[in-house]
Amino acid sequence: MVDFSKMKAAQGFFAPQRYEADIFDCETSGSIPSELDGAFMRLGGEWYYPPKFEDDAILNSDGHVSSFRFKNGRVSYKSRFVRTPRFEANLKAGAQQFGYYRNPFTDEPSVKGMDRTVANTTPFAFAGRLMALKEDGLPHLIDPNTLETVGRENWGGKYKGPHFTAHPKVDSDTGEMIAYGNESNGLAGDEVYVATIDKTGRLTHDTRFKVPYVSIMHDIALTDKHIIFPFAGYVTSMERLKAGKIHWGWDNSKESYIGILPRGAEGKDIRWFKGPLRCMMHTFHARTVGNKVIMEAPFYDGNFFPFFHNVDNSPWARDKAKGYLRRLTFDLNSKHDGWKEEILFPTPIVDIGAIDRRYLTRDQRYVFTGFTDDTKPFNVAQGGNLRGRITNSYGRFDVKSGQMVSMFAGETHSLAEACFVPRKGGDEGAGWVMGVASNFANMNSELVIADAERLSEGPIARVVLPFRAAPQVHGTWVGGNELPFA
Ligand code: V55
Ligand code: FE
Repeated sequence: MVDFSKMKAAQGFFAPQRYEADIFDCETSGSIPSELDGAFMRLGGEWYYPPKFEDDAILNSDGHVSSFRFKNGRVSYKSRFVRTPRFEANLKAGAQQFGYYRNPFTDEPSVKGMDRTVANTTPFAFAGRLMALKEDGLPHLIDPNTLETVGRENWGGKYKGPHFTAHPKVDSDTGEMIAYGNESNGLAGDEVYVATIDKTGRLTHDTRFKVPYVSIMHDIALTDKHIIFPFAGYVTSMERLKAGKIHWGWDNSKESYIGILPRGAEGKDIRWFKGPLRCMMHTFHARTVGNKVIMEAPFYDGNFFPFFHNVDNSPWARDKAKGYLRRLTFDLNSKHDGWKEEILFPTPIVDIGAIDRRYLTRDQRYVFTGFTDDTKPFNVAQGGNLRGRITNSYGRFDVKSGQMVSMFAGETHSLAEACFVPRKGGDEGAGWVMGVASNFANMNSELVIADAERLSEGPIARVVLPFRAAPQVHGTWVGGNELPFA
């Protein structure tokens, strides 16, 4: 029996649809640049069976991968569920067998000991392979043409951790990937495993370190010399999990920690900096300049996720769940363990966005991300009463000059993560910005494309889907020569 009528976690535009889609030649408007050769890959989650617990985290829904494949000015769309062992076990049972987000104690006995990952966070192409990533498991390998799940990745058996981050970083000069996994010594464990994998997919270095307390460590930043590990606020423990609670709680009494590890060093050489509590989820960019490490990141003031409850039982505070583009400066020579923090723009931003990854380990100017432009209209008659709760614009934030230019998506539209697509041979920021918009007027999804250097001129093209696309967490552009595309 499949009954979604009691499910609260995903409704309206994001209510489960459970289909897998194929459109061989999509409807478009405007002009699709013929230079675009590759695919905009997206990964997100949708429950194939309703969650066991009504108040579960949406982050616990089944991975669904999709691609907009661009070639010769034409676009095709495809989407498939990621066939994790968990998805297959549920399908066999005909019902949800798995309990709360990252709490195996709440599962049905039938799936005891099974890999629980839903592979729903980031599509990632590396060394000729396409992977579906989530921070509580190893990557699932995806065929870039059919989007079928074809295996798992452990780098020839050399990757010695149980988890692989949703946000590996690739050094734009050497092509090396830095990856890691937290809780690598077991559930609620205090160890992080870090690996370096060269551009051919060979693991060349790994190490481990202990954290001051166990927390979400969702993203890192990379410079030519250092790896930066931020975490804060979220807490877990075996007691908590055995009590049947969702994996993470939020503890307002904690401090923020940021670890800096020299590239290639052993885990014991990590240096911890400490600061006031923030919600530190994603990063944008970092660099090492002399004795300083400088990072730009979109940290929130407080708990971003309403479904990870405050451990003091205080209600979730919407006004603290605001992200700002910040610059953090660390002085490696200083004896102090603090950092300097500046807010670079007064506009609250979405904490997922893009940089020009061709220059990831170099000094950079541009961050592309979504925000709510309150000066723009929302068409209540057609789109519903969503004013103020939608991401209607992408901005190009120049972190050197403080200037921002933006693209408005439409008066019934809300945008998912911005993706940057580089133009061959171009300087930093030359290319396109694209991302999927929910159009609440027609209840359909549109891929919106703009010239990254002319955002204020608005979208130059759209790919119009005749339905709501499966939800997205992260998206990425994969160039036609990065994967064995047919
Ligand atoms: C995040 C997303 C996740 C997750 C943990 O954006 C953190 C942060 C989509 O899954 O499991
Ligand atoms: Fe993420």
